[in-house]
Parts: sequence; C-alpha cells; structure tokens
Amino acid sequence: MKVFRSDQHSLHFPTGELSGGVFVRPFECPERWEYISQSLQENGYNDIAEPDALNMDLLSRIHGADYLRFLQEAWRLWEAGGFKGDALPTVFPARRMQQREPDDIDGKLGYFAMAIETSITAGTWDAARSSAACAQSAAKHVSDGANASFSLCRPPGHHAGIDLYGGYCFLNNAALAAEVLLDGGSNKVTILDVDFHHGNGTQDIFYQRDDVQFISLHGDPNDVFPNFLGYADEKGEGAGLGYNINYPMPPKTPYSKWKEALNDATRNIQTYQPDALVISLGVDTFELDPISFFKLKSDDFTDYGRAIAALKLPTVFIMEGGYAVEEIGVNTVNVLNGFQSE
Ligand code: Q9C
Ligand code: ZN
Repeated sequence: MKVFRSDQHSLHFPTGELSGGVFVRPFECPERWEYISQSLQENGYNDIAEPDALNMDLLSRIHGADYLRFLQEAWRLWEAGGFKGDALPTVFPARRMQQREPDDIDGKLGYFAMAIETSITAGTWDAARSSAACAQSAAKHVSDGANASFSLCRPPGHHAGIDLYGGYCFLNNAALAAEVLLDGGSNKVTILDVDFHHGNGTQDIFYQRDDVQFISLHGDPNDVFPNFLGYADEKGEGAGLGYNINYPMPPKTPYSKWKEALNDATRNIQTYQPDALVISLGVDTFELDPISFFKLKSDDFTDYGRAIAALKLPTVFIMEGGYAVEEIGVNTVNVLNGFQSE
C-alpha cells in the first residue's frame, strides 16, 4: 500500500492547548506523525511518496472562499495586531448575534472557529495545505487504479466544516479525497469515519448530497466533543436525506459493541453500493487514549481492518486523530495490516 506524507506537517505546532482551564502541550503534536512514520517503515510500508501540489479548485468544492482566504491571511492579521502568543479566538457569534465576518482579527477567529483548543500559528496554513495535498494524492493514486493508499495527514481534518476550523482541523482531508474520487470517475463514494470523535466537518460538507454517504462511529456528543453534532437523528437533508448515518456510543464502549455498530455500518455501505471508500482513520478509540473513552485494544484494530477489506472497495485511508502517542503507530499499522491480510 502506497503511503503519502509530507515533512511540512511540522510547520504546525502551537505552544499550548487550552484544556481543563490551563495551557497544556497540545495533544495533537508532531511526534504523532513520527511514530506513525516509524511503524510504517518497520512494517514494510516502504513505498512512500511526497504529494503533488494542492488543487485549489477541488478544495473550493468543499470549503467556502471566505474561509480559505481567512486561513491564508489569519496569521498575518494576528501579527499585525501586535499579539504575542498563537492566534486563538475569544468571542463567538452566539445565539441572536450577527453571523457576519468582521474586519477585526479577534472577530474573524471567532467567526470561523467551532472550538478554541486549536491555535493558528505562522506555519499552520502551509502544514494544513500539505496535509490536504497528501489526501489528494492518495485519492488520485486509488482513482488511477490502486486498490488502496494511506495518507499520513497532519494536521487532521474531519472537524473542519465548510467554513469552520477546530478540533485540531483546518482543511477536511477526507472530504477532499472523496471529491478527488468523484472527479476521477466514481459516481458514489462512502466516507466511513472511525475516529473516536464525530466527524462534524465531513457531515456538514455532505449533509445535502447523495453522491457521498457519510457514516460515523463515535463517542456520544451528549458526553464528549464536538458536543453539538453527531446525534443519531441527523440523517441528512434534501437530496442528502438518508445518506448521513451516525452511531453515537457511550463511555466505556468495548470493542464487541463498537464492532456491532461497524457491522451495521458495513450493511449500509453494501446497500449504498459506492464505487470507492474513504476511511477517516482515527485511532483515538484506543483504551489508553488520553482524551477519549472507548476501550479498543491494539488487536481490535487489526480485526476491523479485515472487516473494512471485506467490503472489497478501492479504499483511501486518511489519518485523523489518536493521542496515545507511543501506541499510535502500532494501532494505525494494525488497521492497514488487517486490511492487507484479507
Ligand atoms: N481536554 C481529532 O481527534 N477536545 N480531534 C480536546 C481535551 C478536542 C479531537 C479536549 C478534541 C479534538 C481529530
Ligand atoms: Zn478524534
């Protein structure tokens, strides 16, 4: 399986993340990428490529023009304001306030943010762009005939909506991969999101469309981030009705229960009959993950990798979350090994 990755991921590394009322070292850190790279190489995934340049026209199919302009100018405007730290929002267009983008950078940050643990730094745009480029190239590889590819995306993407960043995400890498597959001749694509958190951004992007089926297995938003989306009654709208499927699950969910949801998800995929599959692959479902509450063990990742392969679809794996840094490489490679073994 060919791997796409870029050194430019390291350009994004904020000094702190607001967690529990204090600034802590960000959970979404560059070593995540290093550990995954290392495990891939130790396990024979040595066909590694740098991505092609990002196609901004394709990116514009999933993100608003104002949002993309904001991501490119945010750091310059923040610096021009003379601020000392990384760029963080402090004010939000909450209920009964105007949903209008102001000129002031403090206002712009709040207008486009869906959470404040995610800082923008000098290198954020270049890192996010390189991450999306990896997803684009991995999808192109499958669209050109390969049966599978893996994109080592960092920063991750599934919380990034049409015009929203947060949850460590800026550009929606999985959504872009789906667009590349559609552009390359697929008529229908399924995005299966197995990250611990609900893929609110991906749901947002495809909510009214029937050419992309979005299925997410995740911690119940009543109990955990992103808190305001990911409930089972969100089924899509208009042409998209029926093509959005959520499986929220409670704290301490063991693999046996998670696998039942996956089995139901695979039946829904078989009914939809997509031409290709995108996996939003977060391994924060692991029992030792510091910010999550499912109980998957390392061998479980191998098992569900096999279940994904049993769908017999061209598959693009897009890296999302996973914060038990020392085990992140093993758990990620286990999914790929399970997939390859089938
Ligand atoms: N006190 C992904 O897995 N909330 N993003 C952190 C920590 C944000 C997760 C709370 C979690 C975002 C891609
Ligand atoms: Zn996650």
